[in-house]
Amino acid sequence: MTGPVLRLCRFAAADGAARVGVLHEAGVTDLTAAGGPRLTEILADRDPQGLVATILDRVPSAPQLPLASVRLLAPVEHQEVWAAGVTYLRSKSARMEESSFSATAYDRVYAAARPEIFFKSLPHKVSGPGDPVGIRADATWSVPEPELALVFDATGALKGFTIGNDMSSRDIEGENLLYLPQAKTYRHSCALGPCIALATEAQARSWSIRIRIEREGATAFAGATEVARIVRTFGELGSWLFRSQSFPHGAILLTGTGIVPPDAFSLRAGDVVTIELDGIGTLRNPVVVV
Ligand code: DO4
Ligand code: MG
Repeated sequence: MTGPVLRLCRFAAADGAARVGVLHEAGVTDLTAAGGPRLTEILADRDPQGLVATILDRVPSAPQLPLASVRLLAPVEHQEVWAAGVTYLRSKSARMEESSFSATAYDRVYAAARPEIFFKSLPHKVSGPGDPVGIRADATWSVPEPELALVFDATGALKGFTIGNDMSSRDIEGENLLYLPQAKTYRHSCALGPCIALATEAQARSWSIRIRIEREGATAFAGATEVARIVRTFGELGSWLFRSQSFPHGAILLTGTGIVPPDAFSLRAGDVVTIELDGIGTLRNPVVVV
C-alpha cells in the first residue's frame, strides 16, 4: 500500500443518523449517500481501499460535507474493544513504581511470550471525538493512556489503525492487580477516533503519538512517544487476541501506552485531553467524573 492513507470515518449529519465517509482535511465524502456499505463490511473486504475507489467511481457526485456540518462518531460498529498492556518500557517501569505489590507481574509480562491483553469496552460504550471521557468518582489518581489502536476484521487480518484512549485509575490498579477490570472498564473509560486509517504496519511504525492535557486554558501535561518503541509486532498482538476467540464483526485492540504523566498528576473534571497520531489525526475529549 503506497500513496496517501485513506481515512474512513463514521459521522452524523443533520438528521443525526450514523453514516460512513472518507475523512479529508476539510470535510467528509459521504459514502453512505453513494450506496456504500457499513464500516464493518468495508473493512471485511479483501481490498477496502479498492472498494471505496469503486464506490466513488460509480457515484462521482457523492456529497462532500464540510467538517463543521458533521459530527464525527467513534469509528466502531459492533466490534469489541480490547487492550494490550505493558508493551512499552515506560509503561512497565511506571507500573512497577506504582505498586510494589504487583511489580513482578509487570516485569514478567513485558518479556513473556504471552502479552497482557484485557477486555476494554463494548462498542456502544465507546466515546467518540468530542464526547466525554471519564474519571471514576472513587479513584484518586486518574490518567489518560494515549494508544495506537489496531483494527482487525473477523479473520484476524489487520485492516487499519485508529487512536485509542485507555482511561485508567492508577490508584485502583496499584492497590491490587485483581482490581484491573475496575481500573480499566467503567463509564466513558474508552475513547476512539477520529477515523480508521487504512495504512500498513510499516507506515504505522513510523508514526509518533502526542498528548496534551489542558486545564483552565493552560497545558497541564504534554508528552510524546514513537509507535516504533512498542516491543511487540502487531501480528503478534493480533494472533494472541484471536486465540480461542471469535470476533464475527472484527475487533479493535489498543496497543499500550508509552506516555505516563508524572506521579503527582491526576486528571480533573473539566480537563481536555487531546491525542494526536501521525497518519490518523486528532482525538479530543473533555473529562467528566463518573
Ligand atoms: O497492566 C496494566 C495495564 C497496562 C496498560 O494499559 C498499558 O500499558 O497501556
Ligand atoms: Mg493502556
